[in-house]
Amino acid sequence: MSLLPVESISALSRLHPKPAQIHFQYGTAGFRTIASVLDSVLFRVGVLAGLRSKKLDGKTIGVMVTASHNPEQDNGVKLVDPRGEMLDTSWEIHATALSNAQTTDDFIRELEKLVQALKIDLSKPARVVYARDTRPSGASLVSSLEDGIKAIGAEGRNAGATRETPQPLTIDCANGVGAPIAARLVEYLGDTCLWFWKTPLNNACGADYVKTTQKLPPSLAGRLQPGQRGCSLDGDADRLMYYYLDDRSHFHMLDGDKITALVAAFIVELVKTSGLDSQIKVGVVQTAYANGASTKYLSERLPVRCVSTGVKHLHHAAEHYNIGVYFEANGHGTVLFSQPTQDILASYEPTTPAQSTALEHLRNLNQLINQTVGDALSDMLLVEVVLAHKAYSGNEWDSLYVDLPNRLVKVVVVDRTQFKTEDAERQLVSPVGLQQKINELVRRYDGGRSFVRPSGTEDVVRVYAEASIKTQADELAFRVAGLVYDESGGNPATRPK
Ligand code: G16
Repeated sequence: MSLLPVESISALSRLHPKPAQIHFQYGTAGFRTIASVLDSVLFRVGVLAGLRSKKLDGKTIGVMVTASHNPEQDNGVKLVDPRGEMLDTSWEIHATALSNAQTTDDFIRELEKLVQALKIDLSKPARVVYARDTRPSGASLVSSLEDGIKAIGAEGRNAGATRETPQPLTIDCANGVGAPIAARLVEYLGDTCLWFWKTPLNNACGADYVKTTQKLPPSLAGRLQPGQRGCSLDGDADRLMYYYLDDRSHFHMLDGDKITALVAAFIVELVKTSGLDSQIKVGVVQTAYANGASTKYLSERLPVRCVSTGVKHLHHAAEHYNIGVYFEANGHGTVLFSQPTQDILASYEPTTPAQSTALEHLRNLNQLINQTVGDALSDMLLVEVVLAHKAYSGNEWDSLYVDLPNRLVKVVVVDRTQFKTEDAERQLVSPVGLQQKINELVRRYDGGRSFVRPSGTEDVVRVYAEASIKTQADELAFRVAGLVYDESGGNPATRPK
């Protein structure tokens, strides 16, 4: 029969002495109090979690380090049973007893009593999975917990996304006007890389290259490491595209729609936490290019309006909300705080510490965000702030929703002015009859959506298509492009295929 590993428990326990004259209690949601006194509790919870796992034949026990809605200076820890339910209440008393043992010897005696009383077979394996929230005290409390897990000989797995040392952000300025400004910003941001290379402006680099090819700029290949975030501006630094490489070095693009989802969800959460949700309404503005999955994700959370392409349209529509978030899928955008909203933020008096923190964050965001049109570097700082607050890596941000496969193609036509649209560019009214042909085609594709509009900046017609699988989205885009081409009377030799 295995014995309690007294030596290892004693040695590690001495590193985590219990503060005198404090009585701990495993309460409604575990232990919760001012973080500075919790070190010994975390160590002992680590040991207890291992014993609970052994008692349950090696099933995994969860430990969450958090004080939830309480002020940042508090922290706490709760145990979770193998099917995700709270720790069996009959064990709460053991947790309380262990946490209050004054000395290491008292702690060992309590453990021995517990093992005997519950007939815990110490030869069984033990597994503990743990995580923490974003509180500054979390990292050191987790390391105390890890000592406890180690002391009892359990296998521990940190499942938390802590983003303690985020890898440097790499900024591609497309060889444009953003580069000298970003170079100055980097002096303040620390671990941030800027990449200049000798291709001409916007050539095989920049936001438009990333969005249209859905690829990493070639000059970053081998430089951007798996897990690292990168972003690309365009030549005049008013578009922003993010991306990252996953563990298998696969490229993932985080476009204007993903920026909207990240930022809007964060602001909605802050408005709610601050207690201002009855006074401040947050809304989103998108265009028809917004990925259908983003529109679904956002519409479930807040009002979403669709307007014609062009920041001029989005900006004005966003002004109708108290806080209006707008980003085109191609990465143009910002967040607008109306004047009455700014006044509310300035005069509001929070009644709880949580409200006060959320209010402070909202005030700071209002200062950080450049609310005039077209500042991708300010947008970049906004994204970095939200990622840091949420402790999100690129992967977690990307997981907010899964993009529907899509394809954007250009068709060179004889006269693009013959193409006219309505309903925020989602319906063609001229050439007459073409929309009906597009509709018939779209119906044949699962999850199909497509629209056609004349570009306002290039002599082309743009075709966008989505479908539930990538090959179908590509096929739909090229078939609609073919219809457009036939209608425009172009040369059959250059018809899109
Ligand atoms: C301009 C506008 C954007 C628009 C883009 C493409 O961007 O400011 O709002 O999305 O053109 O427009 P279109 O599809 O009509 O060609 P930029 O970055 O070129 O100034």
